[in-house]
Amino acid sequence: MKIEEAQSTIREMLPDKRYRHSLGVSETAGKLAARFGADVDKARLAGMLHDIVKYFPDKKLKQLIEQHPNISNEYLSYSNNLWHAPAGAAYVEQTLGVKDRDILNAIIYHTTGKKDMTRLEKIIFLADYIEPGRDFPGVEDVRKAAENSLDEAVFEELWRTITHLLDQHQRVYPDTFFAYNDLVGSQNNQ
Ligand code: DGI
Ligand code: FE
Ligand code: FE
Repeated sequence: MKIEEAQSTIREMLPDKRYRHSLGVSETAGKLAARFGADVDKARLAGMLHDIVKYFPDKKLKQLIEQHPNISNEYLSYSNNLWHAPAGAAYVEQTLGVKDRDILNAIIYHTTGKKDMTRLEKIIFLADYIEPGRDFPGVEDVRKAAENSLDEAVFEELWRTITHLLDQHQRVYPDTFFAYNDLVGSQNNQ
């Protein structure tokens, strides 16, 4: 799928604010890929598509997860805020014919992260948090870290997200803890 095609598809599927967020993630992901040595075109495409099903009803997201042979049903026992990530990958694979595993995995893990993320997975996870439209507390620190070290920035994001979820007494999906543990102490290796 070409980037222009992905852009016009999400234009139809997302409200304006979310559409602009997706353009921001796509562009930021492209820059991070160039900076840290990943495939720029894949990063831009994954960024463009990452939130494609964000506004599908929960019932539809649940179906996409349940009907996919390789996507864990464990997501369904956690916050419905997580569902659009694996469901989005199932949707782009089935409906838009995207076959590239790297892109599909980057979409699946863009919300939770996981242990042993690939460079592209880290880039989409991070671009989602630091694209120029974001302005929550601490985002500047993560942007700063992302100038030098991919792992340091991803670690900082995971720490902030987990801390925020704990503060709110929310559940934390296990992969998010695994991603955090995986990067403790490895922040200087890029
Ligand atoms: O879709 P976006 O709003 O662009 O960003 P996202 O996909 O990262 O966000 C989904 C929300 O899910 C985010 O506000 C944090 C929340 N969330 C709920 N449970 C978890 C979680 N995030 C992580 N990483 N892990 C969780 O267990
Ligand atoms: Fe998302
Ligand atoms: Fe997003």
